[in-house]
Amino acid sequence: MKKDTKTELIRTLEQELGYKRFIHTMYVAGTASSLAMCYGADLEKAETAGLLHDCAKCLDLHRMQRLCEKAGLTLSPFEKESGALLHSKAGSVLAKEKYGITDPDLLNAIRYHTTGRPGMSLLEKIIFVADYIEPGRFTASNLSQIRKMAFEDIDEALLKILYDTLVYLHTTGNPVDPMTQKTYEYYKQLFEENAIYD
Ligand code: DGI
Ligand code: FE
Ligand code: FE
Repeated sequence: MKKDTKTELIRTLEQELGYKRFIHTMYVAGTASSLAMCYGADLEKAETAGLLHDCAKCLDLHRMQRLCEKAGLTLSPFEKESGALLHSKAGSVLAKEKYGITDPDLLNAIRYHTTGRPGMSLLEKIIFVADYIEPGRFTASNLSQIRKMAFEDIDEALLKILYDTLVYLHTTGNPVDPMTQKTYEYYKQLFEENAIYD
């Protein structure tokens, strides 16, 4: 992305998102860039995915649903009723249609940034983790431990975030999307298999 185009994108996001969401977005872009440096991922893509990951967050639920339906995406019953879940799928549609993103990896990083999915790419993991650890976050438990872990072993950080998110959802009584559960089980198994050879 050209420098002018990026400046333009940031200016648009500043208008589209609320003040707090915009600050969060800038922090995620910065954190994602740092993780990309750490793991040798594409810096440019990580920054752009960070900038766009919550681009649909401030739309109302109905608009999110319409965007997904028009794009032919199937929605789980939980997704349909929850902006917390739907904004990531709707965001990937908006990133393509409004912001002209065509890179499938970048679109997937936006699409799966809330629930994760089994077999995530490095970019997908970077956005998922950056969203959780960016410096403006302070409410989740184990944040300082996870922040350090993120730059040492991104898979371990991913698993810890998934675990803590499930615990959090259970304590608040929020419904767990099957994808969040599936992602956790996939990475738990992967971690246990690898641990045998450590
Ligand atoms: O959009 P952000 O707030 O920056 O972060 P996010 O896209 O990771 O969304 C965060 C919320 O989504 C957080 O409160 C946890 C929640 N979440 C993650 N998985 C699930 C979920 N909420 C429900 N109801 N079910 C899930 O499976
Ligand atoms: Fe989000
Ligand atoms: Fe976010």
